[in-house]
Amino acid sequence: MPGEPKNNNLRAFAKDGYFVARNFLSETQRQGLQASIQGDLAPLVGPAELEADVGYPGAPGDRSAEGGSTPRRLLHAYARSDKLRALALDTSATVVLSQLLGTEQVQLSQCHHNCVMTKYPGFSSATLWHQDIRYWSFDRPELISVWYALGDELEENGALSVIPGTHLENFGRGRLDGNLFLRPELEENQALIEQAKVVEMAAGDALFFHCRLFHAAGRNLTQQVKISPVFTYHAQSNQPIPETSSDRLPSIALSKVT
Ligand SMILES: O=C(O)CCC(=O)C(=O)O
Repeated sequence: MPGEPKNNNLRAFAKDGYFVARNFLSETQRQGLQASIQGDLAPLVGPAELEADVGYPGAPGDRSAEGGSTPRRLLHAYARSDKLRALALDTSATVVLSQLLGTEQVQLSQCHHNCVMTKYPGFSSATLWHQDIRYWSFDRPELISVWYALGDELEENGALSVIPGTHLENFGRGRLDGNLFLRPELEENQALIEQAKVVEMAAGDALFFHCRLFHAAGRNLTQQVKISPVFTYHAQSNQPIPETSSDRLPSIALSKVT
């Protein structure tokens, strides 16, 4: 059973800050999601963020440049389609999240991730080393994201890389640049980055990862678009701080699992 909590996954998450649940999606679910998302990509259905908007390394300079209309994220995934909404509320994922967060009262954030990440051939950008929590504001830095691979995710098409165990460490402000990415020119950061692992996933796998885990991703150097829905969850006892960007929209309570 994909949603059955496995002790070795829980242990890996505690130690490394992530684990991959293999074959998490059924083939029907995966294909249905792919078809529904493809329908939102051409023509592009908003709200969406473009590669040119993020300005990451490799992105087109602006919207009028070649490749300037390349999508980077389809936003508001929860509200986009029945299939994405069902994925956001997936019972198997809820079981795992309840275990990882140590509560039956799990909530989906509509403010963070809640998107479909896309990486297009030709015009995709790289994401530098960062912790997702850096721009998020909650009572406690204890959120978990679930990243679904709808196709294979490999180094050459821009799979995520992670630095295991970094969710447990404290990093001084000096380790980070103005946008809160790791400063690669610092020797101590270089030693950290050498410990990175590429998280290769097969179509249908799901990556559970901690909001303090440092991660990065390369460009898509293949000829096929990579599509990855991502949702973020927190315990009911860990609420967004009022009047911050984490509090723009209410969280959605997941059904309790027994
Ligand atoms: O696919 C990527 O480039 C990574 C995206 C990412 O890490 C993020 O948006 O937080």
